[in-house]
Amino acid sequence: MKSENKELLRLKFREDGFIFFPNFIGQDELKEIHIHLDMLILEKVQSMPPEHVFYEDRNDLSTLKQLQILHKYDPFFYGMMFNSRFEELAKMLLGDEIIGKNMQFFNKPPRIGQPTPPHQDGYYFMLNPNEAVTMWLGLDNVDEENGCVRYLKGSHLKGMRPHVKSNTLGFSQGISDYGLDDMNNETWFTTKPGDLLVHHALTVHRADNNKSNSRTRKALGFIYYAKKAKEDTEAKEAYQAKLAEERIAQK
Ligand SMILES: O=C(O)CCC(=O)C(=O)O
Repeated sequence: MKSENKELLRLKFREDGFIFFPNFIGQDELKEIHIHLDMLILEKVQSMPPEHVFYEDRNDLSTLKQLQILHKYDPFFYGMMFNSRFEELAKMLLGDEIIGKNMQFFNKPPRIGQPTPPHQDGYYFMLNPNEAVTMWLGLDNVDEENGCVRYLKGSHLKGMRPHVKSNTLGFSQGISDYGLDDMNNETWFTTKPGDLLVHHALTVHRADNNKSNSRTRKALGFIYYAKKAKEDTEAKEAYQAKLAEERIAQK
């Protein structure tokens, strides 16, 4: 990509807080992703610790909702996350060296896939400055029926909104004052397999539940922090410990 084009994309991203790349990956790579995901689910999920596997209903393994740190479980996913086009893009949009933090699988099973509450990823990341990107790679056709991602344009420039406990596993905090005005100002994307969305750590976003009877809604997430962003490790560990305690209390 020419350097003037990169600069334009970066400016657009810095202005809106999100950016859309249709057809970021092709059919062959998509097929490989599905093969590796199926293998992971078949062979490793049962032995993963509870903080890496979430189900809509933990008594029903067919309701798998989220997987964490895919790159630590399969070298194929490591190769997608590091020294890859995704990493290059993160560097370009953040204008810094980056630290790859997490690669996730998101699933909203038909009928039971829950909404993703409105939130800012930076609330969970606890960074100073809050400079990071999340990439969302669609693996299915996703639209209003099965829960497309919705953003508030420019919200990353307005600071952190108040968050409260959300009762949604995997997205434990949601914005407490998200209202009609916000809903009326959302920008949403209908996406095809291989399309990529990227948002800033402070961009407000959410997604509806999967209302369809038969359509799956699968995606991969990549999280990269800017090198200059420093983690408040104490606060983060305390938060993780609290989540683990809550998980145990729910058993
Ligand atoms: O897939 C989703 O519904 C949520 C994705 C999301 O919130 C994120 O990647 O930060």
